[in-house]
Amino acid sequence: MPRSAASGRPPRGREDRGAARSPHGRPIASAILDAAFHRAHRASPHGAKGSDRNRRRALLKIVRSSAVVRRQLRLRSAPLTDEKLTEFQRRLVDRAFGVGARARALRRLKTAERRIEGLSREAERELHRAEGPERIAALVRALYGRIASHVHEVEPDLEALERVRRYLKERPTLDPATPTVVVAGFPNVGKSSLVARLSTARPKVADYPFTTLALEVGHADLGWDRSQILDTPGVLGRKSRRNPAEAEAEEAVEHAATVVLFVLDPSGSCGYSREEQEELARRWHAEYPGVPIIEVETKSDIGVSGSGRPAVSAKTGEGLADLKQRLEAALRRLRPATELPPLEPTTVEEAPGGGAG
Ligand SMILES: Nc1nc2c(ncn2[C@@H]2O[C@H](COP(=O)(O)OP(=O)(O)O)[C@@H](O)[C@H]2O)c(=O)[nH]1
Ligand SMILES: [Mg+2]
Repeated sequence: MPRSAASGRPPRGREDRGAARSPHGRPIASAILDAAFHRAHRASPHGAKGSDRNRRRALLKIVRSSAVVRRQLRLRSAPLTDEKLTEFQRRLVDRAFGVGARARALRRLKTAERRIEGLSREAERELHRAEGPERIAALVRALYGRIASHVHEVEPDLEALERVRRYLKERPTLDPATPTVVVAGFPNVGKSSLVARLSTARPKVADYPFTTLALEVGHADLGWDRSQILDTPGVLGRKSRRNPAEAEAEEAVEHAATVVLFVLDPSGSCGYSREEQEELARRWHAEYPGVPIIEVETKSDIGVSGSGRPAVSAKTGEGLADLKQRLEAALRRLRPATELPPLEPTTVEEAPGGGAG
């Protein structure tokens, strides 16, 4: 079979190609094939003699090369299947790589895996009929060639999945079962400073916008439970011209948040007017009606608005204890009643059965 005809599918578009490659800069397919053929080459059957030994060695080569390649393809697919990713991770990947790109790459690897399995079974059957060392050697060589062409054919898919893997590695893994506070707002308003105060995360703080280029997660004890606090890049709220960092932040608000902590900077030292910030808060309330949004004003050490929102300062710590309590209460309200720990006999903070509003 000629190489290019291995799968009969048309050449793919440019978006699938790129510079992922293996860590050593060589095609991933070559690394897989080297490993497989090297292992197969070391095949050495015990206890057999003469022509029988020759046939058995060929059989080992057939079985091993195919098994190693299929295992490699599976290892690269398995961590990126729908079941292995959270919904939030799937959304992030869809947004960064195009909807369906991951699924297509996975499908092609699966197909290659199946075809390689078929080829090796066929070679096994032929081996029984093959006579003489030349025929046997030719049969193994032909199989290697076919396996190689299938694996090279999926090189763009292997690279695409490698890019997805690296992308996800740089992003926090959120436990979908743990309550998540997503901290969002305009750039420079003090989100990262607040996250550092509220959680174990130590995000970069600086007075220029988009310091936080990707999402960063920390843990905090809010009530009886450990919660995740997610710091996000700033959002300017221009729907049509948002950069990838902003899009990621909005994705987090929409798909990862149990509660959104919307941070406003009334001092104006962030460089954005109060009205712009209020406008985004209003829009999010309208756009994400299912997500509770708690608004907080920060930098109270240098300015307060008198709007009645809770005011805090990451500099002095003012208002932080109160803010934590509000977050705790919000998370507690959102928990299904069955998941709540039993109330102490002496506490009367919530009526039995109520409180899940
Ligand atoms: N005075 C004062 N400055 C703050 C406070 N919180 C943050 N800042 C400053 O505001 C700038 C932006 O802070 P950062 O946390 O990186 O904001 P982010 O871009 O929203 O994450 C930095 O220079 C911080 O030092 C605060 O409570 N008080
Ligand atoms: Mg930040």
